[in-house]
Amino acid sequence: MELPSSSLGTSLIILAMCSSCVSVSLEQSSSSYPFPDGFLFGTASSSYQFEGAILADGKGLSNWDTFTHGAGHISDGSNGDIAVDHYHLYMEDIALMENLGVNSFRFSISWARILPQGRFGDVNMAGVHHYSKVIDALLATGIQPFVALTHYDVPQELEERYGAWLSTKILKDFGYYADICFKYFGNRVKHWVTFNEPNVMAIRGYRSGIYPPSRCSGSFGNCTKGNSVKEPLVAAHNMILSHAAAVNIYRNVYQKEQGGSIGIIMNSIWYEPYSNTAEDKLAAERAQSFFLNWFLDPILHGEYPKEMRHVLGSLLPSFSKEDLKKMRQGLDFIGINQYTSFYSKDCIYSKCKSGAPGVSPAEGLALRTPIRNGEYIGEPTSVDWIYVYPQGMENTVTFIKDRYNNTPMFICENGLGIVENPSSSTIDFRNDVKRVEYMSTYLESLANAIRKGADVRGYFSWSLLDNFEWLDGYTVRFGLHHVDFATLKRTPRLSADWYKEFILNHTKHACSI
Ligand code: GBH
Repeated sequence: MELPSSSLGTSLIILAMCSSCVSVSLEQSSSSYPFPDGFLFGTASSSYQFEGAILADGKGLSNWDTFTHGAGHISDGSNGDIAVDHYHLYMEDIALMENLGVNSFRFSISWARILPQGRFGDVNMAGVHHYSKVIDALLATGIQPFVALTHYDVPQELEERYGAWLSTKILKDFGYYADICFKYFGNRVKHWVTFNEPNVMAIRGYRSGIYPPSRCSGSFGNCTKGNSVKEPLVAAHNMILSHAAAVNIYRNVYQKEQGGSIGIIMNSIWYEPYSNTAEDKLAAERAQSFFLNWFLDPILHGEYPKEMRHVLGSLLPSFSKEDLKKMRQGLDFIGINQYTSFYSKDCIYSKCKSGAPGVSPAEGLALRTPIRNGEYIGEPTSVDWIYVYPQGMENTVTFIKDRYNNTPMFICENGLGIVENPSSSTIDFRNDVKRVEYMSTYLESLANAIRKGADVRGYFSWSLLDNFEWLDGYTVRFGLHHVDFATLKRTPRLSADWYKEFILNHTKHACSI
């Protein structure tokens, strides 16, 4: 099998040099090895998508357990009850990682496994013990745990008691939960993440209502309850304050002794202006403010982005003096999930079709479209929201670098989904050439951002394994390893071999003896 050629694809030759211990001159290494010392190369996962073991060892139900068991939400009628059974098979999965040569693993803790009833019940020590074992096994293999406290899932109990993110009561629960995690795991976990993609949680849970708790209104979606204009803003506000609560606990009680860092992970979309007009350029900035800066500006600059303040006015919740004081602790790093890009077209000065993505004031009055004059921004893929636009990686990283003073960044997810083809043979499912091309071009683009000075400290491929892909159930596969969902057998794909080689060739100390 021919690997795609790119400047990063010359890996085989360099690999040969390394294995015979030919030293590489410093000059050469600094241009061809842009990834700094200690760079984390890893794969990513999340509790609901990977673990299964829905009721094992005292776990409580999460909002996603409840949601997937409601009829009609998931395209193939499936759920994460078993998922890829990572809860039981984690040793096997760590062996796969060891073989890949990654030095980090991104996973999330299931809140309902640690606190089945939030702060209204006991700590489930069996759940604590489980994650403790996973962390120890990773470290014993030389793999750093990179741990998120939430990846969309919250205990269902909190949803039922007070509406989870819609209530300020969640701040206390989130802080309580974070404290427990720092206390039990913080001696070994050096990278903490408060939230994975709170922007997606707020939009999909409360505007379109396609994720739990299925809340939306009017033409935004098809829900029985909710308010698509106000609730995403309220939920996001409480997530920002919850982030601050956890960061404060970490800073005040644990960080000095444990010596780790804490950040947040945002989903990112790169928005290119639809045209060169000033209006469309402003539209692209507005789209970014309503998606990314929505969270990062308050956390790092203490206020919502000006575009949101202008368009939303008094709809936007405000931060009290007390809140701002707590928020001053900011974060240590920004996590970025980068997959796709869109065009953004102005809807303030020109008329846009109502109901199209992005056009309502609540979304920023900027039409989001992948097509311009009949041409896609990047190659369409079998996944309807992923267009292959590698330049979006460099642009996103550079944008965040400039706006947030080059805060350390990690690419926490990047990868390509491939829609299940039931007729594909064993050979086919291993041959994910498209994924290799996707990864190599996006990594090349990331390398460019680093060469130009961006402080990026890690890259995590989504994902180690095929897994439960939310609304798409098991029909969209993102794994470097194929999973047979009937037998749970894992098989490395071409992309696993390619990533392994890439890591070897781009890790400086691989050659230093
Ligand atoms: C990530 O989500 C998730 O963190 C991960 O769990 C998931 O498996 C992975 O990517 C692959 O999908 O409709 O306004 O939210 C990314 C999911 C879906 C987020 C498309 C952005 C479009 C914008 N993305 N979505 S919006």
